[in-house]
Amino acid sequence: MTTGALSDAAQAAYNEKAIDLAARMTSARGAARAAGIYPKTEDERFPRHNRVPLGVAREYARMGNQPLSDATQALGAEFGARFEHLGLTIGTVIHGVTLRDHDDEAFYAFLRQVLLERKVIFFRDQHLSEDEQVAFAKRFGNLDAFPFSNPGENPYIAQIIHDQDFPGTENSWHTDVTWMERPSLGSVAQCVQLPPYGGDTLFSDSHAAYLGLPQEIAEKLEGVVGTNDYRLFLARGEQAFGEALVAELKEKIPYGVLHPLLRTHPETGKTALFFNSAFLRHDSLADAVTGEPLGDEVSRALVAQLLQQHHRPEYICRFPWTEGALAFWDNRAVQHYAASDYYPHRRVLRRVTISGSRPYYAPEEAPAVPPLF
Ligand SMILES: O=C(O)CCC(=O)C(=O)O
Ligand SMILES: [Fe+2]
Repeated sequence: MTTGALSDAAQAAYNEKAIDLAARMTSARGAARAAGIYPKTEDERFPRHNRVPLGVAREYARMGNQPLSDATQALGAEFGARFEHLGLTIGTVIHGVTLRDHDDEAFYAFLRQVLLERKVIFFRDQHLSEDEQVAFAKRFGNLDAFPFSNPGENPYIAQIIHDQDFPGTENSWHTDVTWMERPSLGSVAQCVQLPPYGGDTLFSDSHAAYLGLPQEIAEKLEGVVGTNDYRLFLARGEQAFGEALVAELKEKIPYGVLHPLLRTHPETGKTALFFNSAFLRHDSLADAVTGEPLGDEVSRALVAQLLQQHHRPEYICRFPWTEGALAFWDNRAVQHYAASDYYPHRRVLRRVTISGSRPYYAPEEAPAVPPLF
């Protein structure tokens, strides 16, 4: 019988060469490193064909190479908060606090600071009522009601309900409600019913994703806008809503708003890769100043490249829900993706969205990335 494998003698000869080479290469590399010859440059450490680790490293360096600033950690200690960081640059579970116990402004200022630094924050075992959840969100700004179905008893609650008839559909990278002229600052979601397994939500760092883009793509995105349009999303339910209701909705709620693909975070100044893959018309990219379209082919190709970017695991933290847990994400700093992996089970989240401001791009506001080494 022939297995195609090397004979024992040939295998031994091969291994002897490999072991010898590995030892000599390691000592050559060690000598180069000790002499300060290699690796020296950023390109030698983060080769151009693999910029993803560089995106995370740059964002982390900009955070002072620590997940949370000393000042915010000290504030946390005052409130008895403990921090469980999920990624280097994104996502923190705040333990040791009971949201309904707090009526003090200082506490909400603290949470806002953690949100700005960590981009998405989580709390477990809060079990807020609809009204309590709405009141919590209101601490951070005005609220936007959601016009596309499933309100709770409190009209500011949007219920995200999936089951055998309506499997999960939020399984694409997006930042919320980009069809609005002023898309939301952030969203506050609470899990009220969990499937037996799965149903996690993933969050991807839009600042790290921007910093990790190949240079030529980052340059192509400068001054590019795209059209965001909820009609794409509505098309799916149109049979159920009926023509008259859909016509009325289109008349009352504007659609077709232009947003830049690079967005300056209005509070931190950081640049984010900013789009919603379901609302952005993939063929619609255009020059922000002249209005000149990039053309169908170029536009689709660029969007396809961007869609890859948030998928990279390096940028992502993943939150396994528990009932009564809350997530509060900054729509200006992260994209999110709800894993739709629990059919035919039922999963229910309640979401409130906090009003935001018109996206703009002003790269001069971005804090500099310090040298990495
Ligand atoms: O169901 C989820 O985990 C999140 C759904 C979503 O995209 C949202 O609430 O904005
Ligand atoms: Fe969403």
